[in-house]
Amino acid sequence: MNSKRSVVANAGDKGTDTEQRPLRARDGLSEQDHLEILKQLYLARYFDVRLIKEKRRGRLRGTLYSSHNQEAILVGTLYGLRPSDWISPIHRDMPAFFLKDLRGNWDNDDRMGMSIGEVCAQVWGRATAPGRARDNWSHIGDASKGIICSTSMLAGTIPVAAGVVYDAKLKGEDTVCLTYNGEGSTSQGVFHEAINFAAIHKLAVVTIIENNQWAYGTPLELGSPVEDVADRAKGYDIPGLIADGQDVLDVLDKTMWAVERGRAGKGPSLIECKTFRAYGHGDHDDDRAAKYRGADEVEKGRSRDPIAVFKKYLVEKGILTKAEAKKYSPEGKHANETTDEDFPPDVVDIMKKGVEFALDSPLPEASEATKWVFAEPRR
Ligand SMILES: Cc1ncc(C[n+]2csc(CCOP(=O)(O)OP(=O)(O)O)c2C)c(N)n1
Ligand SMILES: [Mg+2]
Repeated sequence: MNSKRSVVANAGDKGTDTEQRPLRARDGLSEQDHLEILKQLYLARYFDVRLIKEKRRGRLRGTLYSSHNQEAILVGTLYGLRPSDWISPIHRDMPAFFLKDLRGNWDNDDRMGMSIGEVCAQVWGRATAPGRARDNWSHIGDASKGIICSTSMLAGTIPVAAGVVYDAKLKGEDTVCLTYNGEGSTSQGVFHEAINFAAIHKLAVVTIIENNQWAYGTPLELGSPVEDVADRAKGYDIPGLIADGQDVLDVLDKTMWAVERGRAGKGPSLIECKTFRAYGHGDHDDDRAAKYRGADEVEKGRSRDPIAVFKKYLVEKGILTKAEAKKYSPEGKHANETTDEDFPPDVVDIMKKGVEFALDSPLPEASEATKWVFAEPRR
């Protein structure tokens, strides 16, 4: 990419911000950053396929919301954040909990993100997990790490994010919060109320929409009158960008554009990342999804695997040789078709240690089942 070239926000910029700021985030990346981003894409994919396999072998309980094919959105949105920034993931974003502040920081469990062991403990329902086996896998958060607790109430964390940023603003801090939402969330009343509030108070809330074309079993055209949900930004007089959700650098560029704009006190933005949901809404929905979505649609939707898209770019840039790019190739494969040989050994090892941490951790005591349900008396 020619760093001198001035790239405007997007031909698909739906907002009313006419500043035409250049998108520069990718120009600041070193070769090492590119390789780190690739590693993070592999890790997000490996985490997902490993859980799918564990679940199929009957070693896991609970619902699995796969992020397969949507990893570029997670890696691309998180890579440029400051450690002190906040995020609010949703059900499909489990890797976000450990990708936050991961950048070159793989062995540091004190970073401003969860450790992969902690996230695995959550999945295996262990006492070392933030949720201690009392709720859905993805319902976790950690205020000390800038992670708002995920809930199943669609768009429900956008007002919380607005509150976090409002609080920071009153303290004179330039904190940014990214919220993650499926396109189904954009039809919720609270989506409107929260972004409206953030726009009025110029809060640095960046709403990421993972538009994977399906809201559970409802296709986009039955859930939204506009094809580009970024169009909704117009109603709040904020920028609405469209990113190629399969292209990690496009996601990074658009996110950092919105993040820096927010940090400068110019208010919220909305970024629609176009993508495709690889499986059902959750694994309980896989069989139904195979009926309500045609095979052609699924094949087309999965034809641009984010790992393949990024590897192609790295080869064009001369960062990877063709042979290196081919060495680890999970792209385009269904979880069950992949093996550990499809992934770099250090990525497999990180996940292995996370799973070991979970399996070595005790289950919570039965006696704590009624604890922390209501506020505990102080004495
Ligand atoms: C406030 C609220 N209303 C209804 C639901 C029920 N519900 C669960 S998932 C879903 C659709 C979600 O669509 P989307 O956000 O696109 O998620 P995806 O299926 O792509 O993960 C709905 C309506 C809910 N979780 N929260
Ligand atoms: Mg969806």
